[in-house]
Amino acid sequence: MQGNSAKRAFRVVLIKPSHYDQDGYVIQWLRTTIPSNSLASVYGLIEECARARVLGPDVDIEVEACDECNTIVDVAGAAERIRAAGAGMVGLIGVQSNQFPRALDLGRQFRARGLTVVMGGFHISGCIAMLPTLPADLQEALDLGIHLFAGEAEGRMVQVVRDVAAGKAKPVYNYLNAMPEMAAAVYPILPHAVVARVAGHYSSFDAGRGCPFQCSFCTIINVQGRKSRYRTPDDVEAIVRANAAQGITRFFITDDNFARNRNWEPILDRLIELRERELFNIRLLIQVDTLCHRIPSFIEKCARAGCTAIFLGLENINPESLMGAKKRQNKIWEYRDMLLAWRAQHVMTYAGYILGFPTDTPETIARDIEIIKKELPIDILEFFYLTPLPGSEDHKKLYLRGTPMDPDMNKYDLEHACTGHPLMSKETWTSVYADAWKRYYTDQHVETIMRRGIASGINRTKLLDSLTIFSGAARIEGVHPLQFGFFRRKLRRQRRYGMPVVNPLLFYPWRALDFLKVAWQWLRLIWRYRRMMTRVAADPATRSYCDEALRPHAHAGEMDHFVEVFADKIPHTHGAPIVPERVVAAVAAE
Ligand code: B12
Ligand code: SF4
Repeated sequence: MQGNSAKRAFRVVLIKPSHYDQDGYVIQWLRTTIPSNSLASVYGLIEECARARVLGPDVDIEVEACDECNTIVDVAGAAERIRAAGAGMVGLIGVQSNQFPRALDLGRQFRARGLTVVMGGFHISGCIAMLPTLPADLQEALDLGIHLFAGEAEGRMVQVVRDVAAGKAKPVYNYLNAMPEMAAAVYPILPHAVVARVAGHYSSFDAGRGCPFQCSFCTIINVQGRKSRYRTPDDVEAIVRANAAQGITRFFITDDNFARNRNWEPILDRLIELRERELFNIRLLIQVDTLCHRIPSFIEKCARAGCTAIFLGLENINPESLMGAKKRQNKIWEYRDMLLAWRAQHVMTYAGYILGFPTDTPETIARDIEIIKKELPIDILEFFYLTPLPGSEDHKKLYLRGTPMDPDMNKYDLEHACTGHPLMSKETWTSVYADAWKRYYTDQHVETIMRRGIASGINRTKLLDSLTIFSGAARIEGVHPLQFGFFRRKLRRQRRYGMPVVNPLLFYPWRALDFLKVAWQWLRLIWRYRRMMTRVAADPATRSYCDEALRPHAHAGEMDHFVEVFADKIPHTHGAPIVPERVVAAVAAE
């Protein structure tokens, strides 16, 4: 990293931990599909410490980074490199609640080798922000001698590195009460070799933090705050140029809601300039809310800046559920217009859908998914369990009331039922989740999505790949598509602490069979979808395809059928359409 003149070194090993599957093996792949922005952020901060020689002119700070989701962590090797450098630390990065048990196991192994370990991320920040006392798992980490970092590290990393180097690191660093400004803050960056482990060589940056809304299941507002903090167009340009110098021009902008970034327009204008004047081949993936279509020029500028896909927090179509979760900003009567506005710019839409709101039952969920298929032009729908994530208002309430919640943090990945539901048993809820994937990704509907996609000019290869991954990940690999990667790895010895390491004579035959079964299922799915896409694309009728979901509203007052279905649940306080009594009566009679 640095020149040879320095006499001493301080090595920082940054690891973004993964988490465990149901058999206790680390969820890990040869290649992942989404980069870790937390890792890029902390890497950028340590590199800055190295450049500024914060440990003195004679100390080289060396840094290495790995995302455990796509890289096998060699604990002994990393420990050896720190020892060879003469000093250093291990950073466990961006640890979410579901990754905390794995992070603890890694920390335990490094501590057993006598190394300094500092851990940060949403689990620590969320718990410290919302709970009256430290929960048992954070205490366990402290008992192991692991240092905890809560809050954001911009402007604070120098202190941590200096404290560790001096042997005076604090047990807990708590910066939750002071959010750093993002203008001119050190920006996220990763070396090419780390980014190359993400399929499509996507890197990431956050153009801003904070969200003004108040969803009760959300942790972000309690950790990063509700005030929009944002990078400047100059910073964003610098991020793009630094990555482009390494051949990377595809980015996931990780703002939870880029539409509420107060600097969205100058940032997009700068990206458009880079694309149109300097011919940077920028591709963007962004997250937005369901009101973004109301912001003049927002969607058009996103598309011109290179946005080819968006993640949307649709969450639910039942107004009762949305109100219950304080997601008042989701106005179901505007969903179709918003989705059509993105399609008009050939942008693919991924929408998150949460299962398990208090009034949900298997019947209402099945009904709602069928409505979405018929009436909303969403390309990819992904399902989550409503989960009381540590750091959210929901979690705090249950915790303070003493309501039972699953004590195993590994399950807080939005793929498990972690607490009780008023109308569904755990078994029912679990089968509803599995059924949701099956119900949405029927061959018939996948074909409809392909037709709609081609008719809207959406990139065919991207659509086909996404349909394959989102249809197969949960059903074939047993993991959510957001955790998916290519070629699953399962290491016999990397098993959850306390679980036995299986005898090789039993492990390898089991693993071989497991691999073949999964590979066969994938091959069949890929083959089927490819043939379907070829057939659909060759059909001359596809280009002019239209159905209820693609049809724009004929006039301003026209209401979707599903809005009529929920008419009696829509609060009449915030711009909701007035549904005539006769329509309410007709729907009730259906
Ligand atoms: C991008 C993103 C992803 C990406 C990439 C992950 C990543 N961490 O970059 C992907 C798509 C993979 C992802 C997946 C999931 N995610 Co996610 N994700 C995010 C998102 C939107 C941004 C993350 C980010 O870059 N933040 C900015 C960075 C800079 O903040 P940070 O991670 O807190 O890091 C700062 C500090 O914590 C500190 N710090 C962190 N580590 C360390 C270490 C040391 C040593 C020090 C000193 C400091 C330090 O310094 C950093 C810089 O200030 C966040 C929401 C958010 N606003 O953060 C959700 C979020 C982290 N995700 C969440 C969840 C639940 C998931 C999933 C489980 C669910 C799902 N199915 O989507 C999966 C898990 C998959 C997996 N195994 O990783 C939750 C976690 C809540 C919790 N209590 O655990 C969040 C908060 C969103 C939410 N719903 O509330 N996610
Ligand atoms: S809109 Fe998204 S980021 Fe904002 S509070 Fe709701 S869930 Fe959180």
